Amino acid sequence: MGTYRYCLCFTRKFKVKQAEPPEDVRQAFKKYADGAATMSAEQLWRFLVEFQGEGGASVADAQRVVDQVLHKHHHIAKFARHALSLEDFHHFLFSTDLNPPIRSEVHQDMKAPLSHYFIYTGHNSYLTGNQLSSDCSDVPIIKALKRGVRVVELDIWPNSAKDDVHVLHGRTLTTPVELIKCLKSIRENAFATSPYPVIITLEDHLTPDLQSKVAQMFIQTFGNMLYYPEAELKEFLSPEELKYRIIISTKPPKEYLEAKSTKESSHLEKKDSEDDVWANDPLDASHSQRDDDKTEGEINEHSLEAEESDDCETESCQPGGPTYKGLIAIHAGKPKGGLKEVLKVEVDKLRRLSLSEQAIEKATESHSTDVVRFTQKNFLRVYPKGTRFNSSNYKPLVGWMLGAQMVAFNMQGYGRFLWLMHGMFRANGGCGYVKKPDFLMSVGPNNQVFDPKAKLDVKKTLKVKVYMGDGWHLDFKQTHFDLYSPPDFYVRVGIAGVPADTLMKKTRKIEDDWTPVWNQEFSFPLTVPELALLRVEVHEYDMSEKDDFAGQTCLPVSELKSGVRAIPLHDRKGEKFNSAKLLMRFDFV
Ligand SMILES: [Ca+2]
Ligand SMILES: [Ca+2]
Ligand SMILES: [Ca+2]
Repeated sequence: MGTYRYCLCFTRKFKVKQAEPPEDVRQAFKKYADGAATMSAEQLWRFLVEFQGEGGASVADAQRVVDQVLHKHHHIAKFARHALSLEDFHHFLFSTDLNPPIRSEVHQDMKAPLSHYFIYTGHNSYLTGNQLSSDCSDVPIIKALKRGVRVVELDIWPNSAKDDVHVLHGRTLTTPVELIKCLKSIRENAFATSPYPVIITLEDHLTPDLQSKVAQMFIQTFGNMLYYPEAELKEFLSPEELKYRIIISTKPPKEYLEAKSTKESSHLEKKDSEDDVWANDPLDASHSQRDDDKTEGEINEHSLEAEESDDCETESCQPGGPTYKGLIAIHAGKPKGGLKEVLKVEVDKLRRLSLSEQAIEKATESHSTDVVRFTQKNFLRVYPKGTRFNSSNYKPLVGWMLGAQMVAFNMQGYGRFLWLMHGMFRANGGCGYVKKPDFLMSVGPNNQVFDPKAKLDVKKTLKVKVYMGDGWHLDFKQTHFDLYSPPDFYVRVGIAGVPADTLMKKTRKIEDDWTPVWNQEFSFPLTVPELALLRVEVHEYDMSEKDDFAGQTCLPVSELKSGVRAIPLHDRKGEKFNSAKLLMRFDFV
């Protein structure tokens, strides 16, 4: 241990001042330690209950904290000392392990039907990069599963000899990967981070004999893990009942249709605006941005078509492989007609509908309550429009607001929309299933459902205080942010949620300081706190160029713990930094 400490001092030869506790922390220490120099476990317990709002904490919990802090910072053997100094107390509050901002365990009811949950969903899960020419591989699938993603999409095509099945993005230059390889990797990694079921959505371009081959592959690869009901389901089972199971969702088999293969290729030249441009926040209305969705012109029936569009609705078209059909637990399908007919809720039929992001935006304008009603029982999957060649994403709230369970994202993409997705699924212990709020599931006395367009009253206000930041000097080179001086950090903090709640604010910048102290407070009135996500971004200010990225996180507001908390920061891809973190306080009024 001695060597390690020596090294730490040695690498700190450039000047980083010790992060001092902010005034609020000093005051709290003074109050709960009764003015003494140290705080006992019992006093800490009072602080946890009264100040941090942890009603369930016991004195034993507080004692555990005291032991851990003393052990970590003083290498003191258990019970050699029993109380915390102000510095220890601050270390505890600023520890992302000991004092995280949200709960880390699964705590929601997991016994409701699958359709009552938002499910962590990937789009074209096999792509390593862009949608046109990147490699197909099982690696991004494994990565997504380890992150907690529970819905994996595979586009399956015949190989060139038409005797085996490949996974690739059809009609593009993406290099294929064998289906069997993907299935084996799913089997090995499906439950690495969550025991709850993994749904494989198939975009099937196969002939009936290859469909039979796929059925055999599924049965051989997954065996008893595979869940498929004997008869068509009237109500989905729950995540609890389907733990460690694999579920297949696709359209019932139909004839392989060559005819449709030219669709979509016509607008291949269109480029997306990049949502990862750091200076331009696509979620913030106060920033100018090109609304590329509108430039697509009027949305016609064509955009309503599911990506697996074809005119064949049911098994009556072509028998296909009966075994294959029998394995499909969640039937996908798109009846003909406009939105109104598409969204009709049928009494004994459950299905999954896929709509593009443009179609869902259109639906929000004209049929929002029909969509909400549909998603109370059936699955709705929303997918990125075909022109997002660079694997960018879209506003996920558009889908969640309407109760869409599967808001499918390019998980290998970048940018702020993906951070929101990461943030949403930090909820409920990161298990990949987040219970839809009650208001999306309830039906009023006059058969009315939640109307996302109705003007709502403020339910509660979230107060956020940004105290200070620390740890960048350990994660970055001395010259990373500015060549000739220490960095100049500021924090953007705000809400992504329903339109009325969406708002970003920022702190002042603190110049030339690796451990900035802001001490600034912000208020966010929320009409739908259940769907709100707290967005946090740290920027490094530069006068002459664009600001540098210095960390981000996104947290579900419904899971925020009140009181003073240590907020871990993540890089652009969503990987947690080792050290960079913020000290913040949350209060609901
Ligand atoms: Ca800079
Ligand atoms: Ca500077
Ligand atoms: Ca600077």
